[in-house]
Amino acid sequence: MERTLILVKPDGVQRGLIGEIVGRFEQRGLKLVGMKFLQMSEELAGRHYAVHQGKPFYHGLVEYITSGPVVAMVWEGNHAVAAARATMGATKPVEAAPGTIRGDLGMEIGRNLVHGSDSPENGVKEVSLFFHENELVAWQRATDGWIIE
Ligand code: IDP
Ligand code: MG
Repeated sequence: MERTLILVKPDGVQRGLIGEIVGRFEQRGLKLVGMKFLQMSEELAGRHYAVHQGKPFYHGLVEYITSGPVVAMVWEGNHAVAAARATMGATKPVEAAPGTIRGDLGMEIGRNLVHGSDSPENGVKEVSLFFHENELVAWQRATDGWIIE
């Protein structure tokens, strides 16, 4: 089963949008298997955003993601990565479709509310940066038969 790492970024937390953002993934039918509230260190931010090191926005990005607490979550499902990315919307909120998290709630690329893994492989890597395997919960969801064919 595919897994994706989702973060409610500091702007989502500060704006009181945790419930709204978590609810989008929950209602979509993805299954929550891990969740924690934490303050990211510069070291964790550097590892999480290693692929962006050297880019002009990198410094601001690390400042942003470490500027306050985040909610880190692992969501599971068939095509969980693609489903979560579609629910998040495009990286630039002004280009994100209405109905998506970024399209409904955001205005700027540097305050785009949410992170989601961009491939199944990166999903595995990112989940392991934030969670130990024993922090993830295998559980039977009563509604599975109504969500998964
Ligand atoms: P993603 O979050 O949609 O996967 P990425 O290209 O992986 O987008 O970029 C990671 C994050 O870096 C974005 O979500 C955004 O917060 C920030 N970012 C990306 N490009 C820019 C930029 O050009 N200016 C400012 N921030 C940026
Ligand atoms: Mg990305």
